[in-house]
Amino acid sequence: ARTGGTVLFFTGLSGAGKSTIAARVVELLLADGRGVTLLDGDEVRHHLSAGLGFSRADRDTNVARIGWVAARIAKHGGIAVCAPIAPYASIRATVRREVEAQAGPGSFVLVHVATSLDDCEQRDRKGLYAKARSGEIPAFTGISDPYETPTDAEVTVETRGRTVDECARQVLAHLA
Ligand code: GGZ
Repeated sequence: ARTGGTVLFFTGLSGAGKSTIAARVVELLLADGRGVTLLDGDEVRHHLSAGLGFSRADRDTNVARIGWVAARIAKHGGIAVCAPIAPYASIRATVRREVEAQAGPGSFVLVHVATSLDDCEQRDRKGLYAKARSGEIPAFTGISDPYETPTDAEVTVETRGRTVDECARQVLAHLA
């Protein structure tokens, strides 16, 4: 049954803007008095997924752990905002099923932050793409490791030429 809980599950390349948009979504929800938990990719890797690397198995474990926590939050009526890269379609689908089993149909909202690889690489705010190109960082998503573009996203966010606020409000429009 529907419990009122929702998982906003962001996916997209490194540097696409997931964390920035997710943080703004959380701010807007908090301002509205809603209970909301942010499970940011970077933060999760320092706590819940400390010690995991970037092999397919480790990425899938990371995403499954995020999904497990998010499903329990949604089950009890909360809102969980998750923002890992989550490059593999099959684990994204597993998390969707788990969340919908716990919190009901429509409780899982996949948000694809669709900034192109070219744009992410041109911005390269953390210098990671340069390191990926030189081989200093192996198995880097989009360069030397896969990113499976979602075909089942509820929301596709185009970031080029749009403000963080516009993108965040587009996502929030999908919350009942
Ligand atoms: C992709 C990597 C890698 C490799 C380190 N590939 O832009 P960032 O720095 O802050 O976000 C990226 C983050 C990705 O972690 P996730 O937990 O979101 O990934 S996954 O869902 O695939 O488990 C990037 C940094 O970690 N990073 N090495 N090889 N991103």
